[in-house]
Amino acid sequence: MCLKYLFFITLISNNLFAQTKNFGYINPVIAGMNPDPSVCRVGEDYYAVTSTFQWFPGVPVYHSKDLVHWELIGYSLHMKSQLNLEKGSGIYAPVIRYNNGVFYMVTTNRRNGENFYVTAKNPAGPWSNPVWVSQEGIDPSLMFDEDGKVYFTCTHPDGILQREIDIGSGTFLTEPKIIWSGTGGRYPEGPHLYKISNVYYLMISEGGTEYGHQVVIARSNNPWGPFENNPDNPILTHRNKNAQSNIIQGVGHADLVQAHDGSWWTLFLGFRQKGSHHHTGRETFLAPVAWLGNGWPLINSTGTVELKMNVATLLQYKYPSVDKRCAFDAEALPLEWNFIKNPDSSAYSLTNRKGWLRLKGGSGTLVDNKQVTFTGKRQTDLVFSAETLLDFNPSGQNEEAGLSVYHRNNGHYDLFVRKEKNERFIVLRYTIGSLIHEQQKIKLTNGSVFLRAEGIAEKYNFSFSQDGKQYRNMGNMDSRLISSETLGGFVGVYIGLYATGNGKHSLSNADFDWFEYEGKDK
Ligand code: 6LW
Repeated sequence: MCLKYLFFITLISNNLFAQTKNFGYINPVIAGMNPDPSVCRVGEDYYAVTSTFQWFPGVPVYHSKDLVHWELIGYSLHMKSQLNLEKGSGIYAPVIRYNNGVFYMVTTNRRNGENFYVTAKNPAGPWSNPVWVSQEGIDPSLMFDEDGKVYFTCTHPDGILQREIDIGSGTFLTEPKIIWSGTGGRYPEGPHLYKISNVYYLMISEGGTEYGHQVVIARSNNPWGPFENNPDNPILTHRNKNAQSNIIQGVGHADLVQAHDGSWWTLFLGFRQKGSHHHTGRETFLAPVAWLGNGWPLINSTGTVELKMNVATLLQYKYPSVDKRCAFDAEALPLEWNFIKNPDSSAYSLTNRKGWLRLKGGSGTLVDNKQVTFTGKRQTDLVFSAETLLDFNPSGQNEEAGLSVYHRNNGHYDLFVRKEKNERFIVLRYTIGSLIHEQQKIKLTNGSVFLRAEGIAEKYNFSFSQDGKQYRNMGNMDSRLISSETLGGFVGVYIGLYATGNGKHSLSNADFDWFEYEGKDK
């Protein structure tokens, strides 16, 4: 063949390859607190949801074209009528499924009504009011079978429980049945039932959502079992020696999806830890799945994953990155901004002072686990810097406003402005369980204050400035003291802006001109 044609054919085939596949990606694919991921595919579009606990709005919906890059498009719980956070511990593991033109998101409002689902035609919303179902337990999942039957499968103290459900009304058609209890690991949970090549697969997690976490799978010809245990379980875990020095730990709570090119993938949770502690929460990771000749799946060939994944992927589509600076010029806060519990909308304004976020402190404080005037976004990077410009003249000594590195009400570091007698001070305070310590207090002159928090994996550093040029160090503190290992719970750090009247309503407004967050991990 003439060389010219050979060159031409090579060019075409390279181009064809380039149009259908890419290689390599970085985990986590949805960084910051995004545990218990669930994923579904509609054509060539992928949608994922994650748990949100006491944060509002609840259960973000992410969209992707390649499973690697995800963009936040909305929330499935965007109204108080769907998500009342006055009591209980909020939203646990959600599942997203698509059937006959309708999206379903099923989840648990823990100890506040328990299990329910919402539906939408458009995954970006609006989503319906909740359909409550009368079954206790957590981690509910739905499976739409080809014969029209729908299975509701959840975690129950007795094991993995299943019932057939009438998805139109939310009433159960069968009594509860325990269908599997896993392979003996503690906390069998996060079940998903799939029908793949006419076989029912039940994938669950065990070992607890810490360092012993693992994913196991069983199969049956019948959705009710008996389920045959995969002799090669667990199919995903970092509990063993081969992963002991991996920065990613606690992998588990996985969901499977078949991509539009026929390849199989799993989204699952894990955390990035340094020195046996992690503070950014459980995040969402991606790994390829291969089906072996014996009909069992293999995750990433070793059952372990890395930050840098050297595998073929779908053709990658990157989204424009989220702006690092939020100027508070728009009518609404950016989508990724969340509130602690159901917000009191009268405490937040972007219009009262144009171009500024105005917060009004209420009686709720950062420590009392009640509604508090706070809005922020996830810490998505172990290495980051965040800054804001605050204009705040407190009327009384009870009023404070500032920047908080906030994990939970029992663990946060706050850099804020307060009044004492007739003088204003900047204060750095650490709250670690019942230990509340004021590290540093410096008198301010008149005018606005730049508040800055910077993180490396092991530490946070706090500084301030009154001219935006010269910064004074306020102190630095270990990240492990506000880690999940220290504080407990299921969440991760947010960086937020807040105001409180510490038991009373504040008279003064706290005005924030802009907020900047620059992540430095990827
Ligand atoms: C969730 C359980 C779990 O309900 O943690 O890691 C709980 N898995 O399945 C809360 O995220």
